[in-house]
Amino acid sequence: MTDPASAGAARARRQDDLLIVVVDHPPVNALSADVRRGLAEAIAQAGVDPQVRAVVLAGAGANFIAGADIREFGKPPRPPALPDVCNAIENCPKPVVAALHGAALGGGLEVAMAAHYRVALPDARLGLPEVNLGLLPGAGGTQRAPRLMGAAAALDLMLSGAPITAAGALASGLVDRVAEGGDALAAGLAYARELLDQGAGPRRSRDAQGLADKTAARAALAESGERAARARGLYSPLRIVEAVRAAVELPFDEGLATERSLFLQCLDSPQRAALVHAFFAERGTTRVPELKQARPRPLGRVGVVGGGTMGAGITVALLDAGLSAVMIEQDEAALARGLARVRDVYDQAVRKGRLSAAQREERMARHAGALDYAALADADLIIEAVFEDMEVKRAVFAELDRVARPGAVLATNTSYLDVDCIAQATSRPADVLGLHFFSPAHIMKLLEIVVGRATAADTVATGFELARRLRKIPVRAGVCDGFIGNRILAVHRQAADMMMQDGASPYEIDAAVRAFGYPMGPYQMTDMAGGDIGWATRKRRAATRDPAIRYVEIADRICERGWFGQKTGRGFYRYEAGSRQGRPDPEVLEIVDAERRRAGVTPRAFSEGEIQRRYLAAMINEAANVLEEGIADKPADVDAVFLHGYGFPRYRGGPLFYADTVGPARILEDIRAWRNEDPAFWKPSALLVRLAESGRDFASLNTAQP
Ligand code: 3H9
Repeated sequence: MTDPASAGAARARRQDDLLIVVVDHPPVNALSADVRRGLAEAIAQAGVDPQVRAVVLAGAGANFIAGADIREFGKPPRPPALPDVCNAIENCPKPVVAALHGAALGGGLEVAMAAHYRVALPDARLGLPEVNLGLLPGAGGTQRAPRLMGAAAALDLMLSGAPITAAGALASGLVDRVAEGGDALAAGLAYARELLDQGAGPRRSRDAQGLADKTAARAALAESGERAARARGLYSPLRIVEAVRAAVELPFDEGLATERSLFLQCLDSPQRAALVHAFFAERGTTRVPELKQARPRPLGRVGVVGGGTMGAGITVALLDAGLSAVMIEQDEAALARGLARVRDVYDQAVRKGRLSAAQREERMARHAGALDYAALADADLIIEAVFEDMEVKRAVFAELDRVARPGAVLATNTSYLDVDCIAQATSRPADVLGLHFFSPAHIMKLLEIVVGRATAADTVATGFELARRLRKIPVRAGVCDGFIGNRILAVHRQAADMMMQDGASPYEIDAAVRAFGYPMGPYQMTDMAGGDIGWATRKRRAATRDPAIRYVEIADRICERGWFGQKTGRGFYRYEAGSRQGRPDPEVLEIVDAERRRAGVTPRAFSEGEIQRRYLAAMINEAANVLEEGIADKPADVDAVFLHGYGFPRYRGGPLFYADTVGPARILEDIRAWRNEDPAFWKPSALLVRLAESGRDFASLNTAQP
């Protein structure tokens, strides 16, 4: 007999003596206020209804529950609170079984842990990813997970933020069984029936014995405390450790109270706001007009022209995504090198245990090489990744125009050059776009989708579809020198170079940028990428450089000595053979001094704060120009570019989110003050001026979306 009762986004219905509670709140069953209320009402009903002997909790659609509703953070809380719902589930006098499939994350896993028994389908992913949002599990997760799986495994789950599989959850005690497959609800019902047949009653996670061995638990805390302290600048990891310490040392209810207070501290922290912004920024990049207007073209066979570092990296990304790729090179030797580069990546992955030999062979079997462009005749998409030179690229595109089938998408991986000019080398500019991968292309998440004047909407849609298949973060960019990322990078690198000439050492600048939260400073980055790359770009731009902008020659002096960074053992830093750890080089400081003298500069001191202010202001001002010119559609897209392509600290949300935390008016004030010393460089962006003078912020521009 069924007894349907709808309760918002969590529906309860009785089936014989079982109460089935299904969370049905697309897209991911997040725990909105309605879902929480529905769950609370269902559990209350189960408690009082004499016909109900057990409860089964499940999720509709692709997931169990993906966690708290992230959109509610920072807004006034709406009852019932999730911790209360979880406590009510745990205190239910009838056994509660959670049946997990898909994502059981954050608050979703906390609901499952509050249940008395857990069964998971093999596809389930269980995790406590709150740390990625600057939070800690705040609905009993820090207290229940260690009791179920031990302190070490629970701390790892919370500090890594990475989900584990159903099999892993079974091994660690987080779930009781893994069902064969099929339907989660059916597995939950079968389990509940078995439990009733065995006469099993509620079994509360608060009473689980995972922390019985206090010595082991304290050792795990000590180790995790060190790990959390190493998490550069992050606020929540140390608080996660504190909450688990409470689980180890205090009675359950006191532990819950400690967790609550630490959770609220995290919720109020600027890092939480920044990390939640980052979460939505990277999902919002696909809100582009073309995706509303057109469908992607087919994407099965892809050609890659060029087997250098970029071409090989792009090929690996394609093969990893299940696509077939044919690589074109100019001669046998270059092709052999290109194919070997791809194979090397897979050999390393096999050596490190990340891939099986069979997987490597399966991927390599989808890869072919050719010298003749005719091999591209049936490709759906061709990505050019040859030498960064306009004439070379135009020649390649003329050739592609000759061989590609009608409707094939032709993409250039240029990082600076004019995509319109490249497109004009073909008779089909509507099919041409830029796909700017970042190196190493099979690892870096960012993909700038560069839309030319003539690019058709379905060509753009195909670029976005490729990004989806490659699991990359696509950001729509307009045509200009350097698109979004490299254009802005050039300007704040210039600010750094000017500070270096005016008195800050490269080591002070790197240290200040690291102190802001970057993994490395700009000169360490140069040394890692190879100083010759920037040198070639500077030479290329020499003729068109704005003569009013000060040109700092220090990096050229270093390159002239053949010091290209890590690969030559010397750059801005010195490297011992085989080491990537550079140490400051007194000879570099002499070069810097000599250049200052030559430029007639009397060096002055720069504090860490001033270095950061100038570096960031230059970045933000140019980002505002990029928005004003329509090169980027919205501020959050610029943030996504810097988070995923340039190492901007995620807990600061991206340059324009950060700009809002400082305030556009204050940044403008700085730029206006510096304008006196260098009017050509420190030109306030018209957009920054408008925002500052109207009291608005960059976030206000994120809302006006297509
Ligand atoms: C937490 O639980 C705190 C508690 O401990 C304590 C509370 C007291 N809320 O990623 P997708 C949206 S913290 C609201 O593209 P996928 C997302 O914005 C939370 N919305 O899909 C997107 O919207 P749109 C801990 C959410 O299949 C749409 O759903 N949980 C939420 O690639 C599809 O998302 C997490 O951190 C949410 N929780 O991946 C899990 N989640 O279509 C966060 C997603 O408008 N979520 N949306 O752009 C994920 O990791 C992935 O979304 C998931 C699905 C793996 C679930």
